[in-house]
Amino acid sequence: MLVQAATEKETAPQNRAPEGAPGSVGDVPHCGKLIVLTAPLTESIDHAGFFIQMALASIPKWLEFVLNRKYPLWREVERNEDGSALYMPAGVRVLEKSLLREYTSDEVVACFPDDLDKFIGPNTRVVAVSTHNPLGVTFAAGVYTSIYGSSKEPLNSIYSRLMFDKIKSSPHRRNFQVLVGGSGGWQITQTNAFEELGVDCVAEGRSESTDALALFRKAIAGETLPREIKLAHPTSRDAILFPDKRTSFGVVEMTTGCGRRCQFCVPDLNPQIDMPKARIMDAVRANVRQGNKVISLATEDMFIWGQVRTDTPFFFPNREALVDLYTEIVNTPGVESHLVSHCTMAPFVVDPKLIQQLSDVLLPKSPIHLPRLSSHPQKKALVPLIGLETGSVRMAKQIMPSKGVPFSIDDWPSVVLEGLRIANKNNWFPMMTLMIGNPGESDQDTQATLDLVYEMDRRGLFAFLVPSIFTPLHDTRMEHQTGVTQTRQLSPLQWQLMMKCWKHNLRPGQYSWWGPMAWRIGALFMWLYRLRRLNGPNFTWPLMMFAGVAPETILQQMGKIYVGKPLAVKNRRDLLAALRPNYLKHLRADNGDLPEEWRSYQNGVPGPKPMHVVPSVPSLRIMP
Ligand code: B12
Ligand code: SF4
Repeated sequence: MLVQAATEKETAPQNRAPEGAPGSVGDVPHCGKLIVLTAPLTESIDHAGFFIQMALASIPKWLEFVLNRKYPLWREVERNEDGSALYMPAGVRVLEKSLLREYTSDEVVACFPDDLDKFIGPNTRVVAVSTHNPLGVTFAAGVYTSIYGSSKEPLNSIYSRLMFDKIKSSPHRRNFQVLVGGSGGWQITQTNAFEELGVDCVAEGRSESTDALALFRKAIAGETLPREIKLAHPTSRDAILFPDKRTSFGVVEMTTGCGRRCQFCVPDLNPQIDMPKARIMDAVRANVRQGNKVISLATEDMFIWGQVRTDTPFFFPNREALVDLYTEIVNTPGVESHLVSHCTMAPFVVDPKLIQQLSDVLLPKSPIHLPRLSSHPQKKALVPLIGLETGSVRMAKQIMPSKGVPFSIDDWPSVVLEGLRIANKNNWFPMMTLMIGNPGESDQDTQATLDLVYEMDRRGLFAFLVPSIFTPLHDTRMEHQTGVTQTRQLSPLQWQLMMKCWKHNLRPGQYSWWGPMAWRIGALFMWLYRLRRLNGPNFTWPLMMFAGVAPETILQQMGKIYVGKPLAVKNRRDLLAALRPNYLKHLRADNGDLPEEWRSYQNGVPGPKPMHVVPSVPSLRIMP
C-alpha cells in the first residue's frame, strides 16, 4: 500500500495517512510524514537578534563573508530528538497548530530545510512552506543588494531557492503538492515563479481559516489546487490560534492590523485585533519551557494593544495595560531578554510617561547595548522599528495621511522630531525606515526629507535610518503604482538622501578616530572598484559626501549636494494645542504641556473653562 502511494499520486485521495500506515519517521523509516512544514533557513534562525535576519534579507551573496565572520555559527540550528525543528517562525507554528486540529502529531512535522529528506517520504502529500521574503523583492531588501552587487538577490532569496530546489528534486515529488503561505507568498505570484520554484499553490491569508484546512484536504486528496487562493483572516480575538511550541526569536502575536491606513501597507489590510493577555502569556511560557530565553511580541504598533475597540481611540495608548503586560512578560521566569518590534511615533508625543515607564520595565531585559548613545547604567537601549517614510508633508498627505494621528499630518516633521526627542531621552533609539522614489516624488519632497534628517543631526537626535526604494506591495492601496525601480534611476538628491541616512547612522561610531575613517576609505575603495559603474554618475557626489572628501558646506558651494535647511519645529505643547478639541479629553495630566482648553473638554463637553476644577484622570482600561 505504501509503495503504491509512492508511485501513484492519484491513488492517495485520503484525508489522512491510510490506516495502519504510520506517517511517523520514528515508526517506519523513510515512510515520511503526511504533511511536512518548513521555512527558509534564513527566516528560521533564532540567535544573534533580529538584525541578522534583516541583514540576510538585504545583502548579496558576495558579502556573506561579513556575516560569517561576525556570526560564524549563524547556520547552526537546534533540533528536537526526532530531528524536527526546535524553533520555527511564528507563521509555521500557527499553521502547525491549525493543522493539528484535524491531523495527528504523527502526521505533521515542522523541520529545517536541511532535514527535509528525513521527513519527506512516500507518505508525504503536502510540503507547506511559510515564507516572509522568499525572493527579496520587498522594500529595503532588494535595494541594498542592487547597490552593492551585480545580483539583485539578497542572501535570503538564495537560501530560499536552495530550499525550493531541495523540495523540487525530492524523489517523492510527484506524490505531494507544494503549498506556500506567509507574508512573502505574493512575491512568487507576482514574479510568476511557480514553475521555477516548483510551487503548486500560493495561499494568502491566515492558516486558522476553514479554507486553509479545506486546502490541505484537497492537496492530500491529490486534487488539483488553484494557483492562488485567499484565506480569510479571523475577525475576532478568540479565533486567533497561539502556538504552544517554540518560535524563532520567541515571536508571539500581540496585535494584527494597525488602523493608521497608510496606502503602501500590507498588515494594515488585516482587521485590528489585540490578543488577550492570558493567551499571550501562555505562548510566552510555552516558549520558555522549550528553552527560549528571548521573547518578542509581533505587532505593527505595540501601542494599540489594550486600546482596540474601546471607548478611547486606539492612538491614545492604554498606559496601564501596556506596562502591566510587558512587566509580566519580562518577569516571567526564564525570560532573559525581550526585543521590542514595531511601533509608531505619535504615541511618544502623546504619552511620554508611558515611554518612561516602559523603559523602566524593558531596558533591563534588552539585549541591545549602545554604549555611545545610552544613558542607562549598563548602556542598554531599545530599538523598535518605526516607519518615518518621508519628511515631505505633501508626500505624507498622499501616502500616509493618518500616520501621525491624533496629530495632523501637516505636523509630521514635528511629530517625528519631538517623538524622537522623547524616545532618545528614555534610551529608545528606533530603527526608522524611509521610502525613496515614491510615485510622483519631486526634488522638493526629497529636499524636505533631507531637511528632516539634517534637523535630527542639528538637534543631536539619533535613530538608525534605513532608506529603501519604494516597492509597491501586493494588495496594498498602492499596488499598481510605480516609483523608482532601479538604483540607477535615483536622482542625485535621492542618492544624497540615501547616503546622508547612512552617514547619520555612523554617528555613534564617530567616537573612535579610526571607525569612520575606515568606513569612508572603504566606501571610496568600493566606489572605485565597483559602485561607480553599478550605480551611475548620480551616485558619485553623494558618495563623496558620505566619505567626507570635503566638508558638506564646500560641496554645497560647489553645487554638488543640498544641505538641509533648519526647520521650524513645534514642541509638544504646540502639538497638543493644535489637537482637535474632541481629542483633548484623552490627554493625561501627568504628562504636562496641557492646552488651556483641556479641563473643559475632560467630560467631553466643550465649554468655558470651569472656575474650580477637580483633577480627573481619563478613563482607563486594563486588559483582562
Ligand atoms: C516579527 C517580524 C520580523 C522579525 C522576525 C521574523 C521571523 N523570521 O520570525 C524580523 C525583525 C527578523 C523581521 C525581518 C524582516 N521583515 Co518582518 N515582520 C515581522 C512581523 C512584525 C511579524 C511576523 C510574524 O511572526 N507574524 C505572526 C505570524 C503568525 O504571522 P504570519 O507569519 O503572517 O503567518 C500567518 C499567515 O501568513 C499564514 N501562514 C504563514 N505561513 C503559511 C504557510 C502556509 C502554507 C499557509 C497556508 C499559511 C501560512 O498563517 C499564519 C497565521 O495563521 C511582520 C508583520 C506582521 N504582523 O506579520 C513583519 C513583516 C512580515 N516583515 C516584513 C519585512 C519586509 C521584513 C524584512 C524584509 C525587513 C528588512 N528589510 O530587513 C526582514 C526579512 C527577514 C527575512 N529573514 O527574510 C514585512 C513583509 C512584507 C512582504 N513580505 O511583502 C512585514 C509584513 C512587515 C510590514 N509592515 O510590511 N520581521
Ligand atoms: S503605521 Fe505602519 S503598520 Fe500602520 S498602516 Fe502605517 S505602515 Fe502600516
